[in-house]
Amino acid sequence: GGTPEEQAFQKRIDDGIKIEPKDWMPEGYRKTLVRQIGQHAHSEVVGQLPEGNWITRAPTLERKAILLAKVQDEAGHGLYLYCAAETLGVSRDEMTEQLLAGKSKYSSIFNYPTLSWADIGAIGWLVDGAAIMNQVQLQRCSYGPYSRAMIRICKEESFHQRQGFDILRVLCQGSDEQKEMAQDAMNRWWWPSLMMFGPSDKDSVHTAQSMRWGIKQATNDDLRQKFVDQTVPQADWLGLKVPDPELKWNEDKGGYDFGEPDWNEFFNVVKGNGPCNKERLEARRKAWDDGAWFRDGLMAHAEKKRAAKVA
Ligand code: FAQ
Repeated sequence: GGTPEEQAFQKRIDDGIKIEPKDWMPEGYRKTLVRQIGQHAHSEVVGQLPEGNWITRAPTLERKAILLAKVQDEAGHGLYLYCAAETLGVSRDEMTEQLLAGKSKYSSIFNYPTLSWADIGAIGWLVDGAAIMNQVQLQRCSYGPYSRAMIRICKEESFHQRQGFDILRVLCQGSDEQKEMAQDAMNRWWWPSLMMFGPSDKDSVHTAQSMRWGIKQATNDDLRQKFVDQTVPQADWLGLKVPDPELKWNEDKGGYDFGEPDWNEFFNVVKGNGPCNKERLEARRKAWDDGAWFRDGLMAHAEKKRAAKVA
């Protein structure tokens, strides 16, 4: 169905041809991408806050340098993604204003607190691990600029994931207190990491259309399953217990059966009522307000240069 334009557009997607910024696209496709890429960009930027909390308290100089580099990478990812969204006709200022007004979301995961150094390990291992599992398929997204941003971002995320695993490896081979700290982080981050993939397929409003448009290549539940299958053997290797009494290998499906995340908690966090939502938005608002003089200065400078050229 659809107009001839829409049919030609769908055929390009079905043929695996990328859509580029100046190509015709249905309004819904543009809107979906602005929503998803914008939220993804906000997640990268807000995602700096929980880990930034530990930069001054990293246990060694080496760990501090690594964490600093990782957090800077997240800022860079946010910038590529804002640029990718800007190719769709929305400005970074508009996206930021939507975030601060509570109209644009960011990932639920960044509304949980980082209470111990082991949490930094758990974020790298589980949170970046979940992010990669999702982003590997997004590298094949039908929209060119988003797809290319994902290729670069995935390379950096792999390093992040390994640095997290390495933090936990050291703790798990350490004293009883260190092992306990690692297990405590595992207990708190496991379920929120599974929630990163979004609601279950039956409650996901956007998946079907996004898959037809080649924006998403896999459903939320499929990616969640792949993440569990990949991560449980790593937890076993570390000697950490997955906090899920229903977790069990299922020979027939060649994967694990696992329990349902607490969806009430998920929707509550997404609505703004998680443990750190207010704090996160407050930090973004302060950064935005504190940077206003600099943005104004840049604009004034550009204006002066433009005027000088005309004269
Ligand atoms: N949190 O119909 P669906 C990172 C919303 S990784 C908050 O299934 P969709 C790296 C969803 O927006 C994290 N909201 O939606 C890093 C929609 O609401 P809306 C960021 C969520 O889009 C690591 C509603 O629920 N990654 O930052 C969440 O088809 C470490 C219905 O859901 C990305 O953003 C959630 N978890 O599928 C940085 C990847 N899940 O918009 C620092 C790109 C769902 O209608 C440190 N995004 N919602 O108001 C995606 O792949 C997709 O957008 C999904 C959701 C899979 C997140």
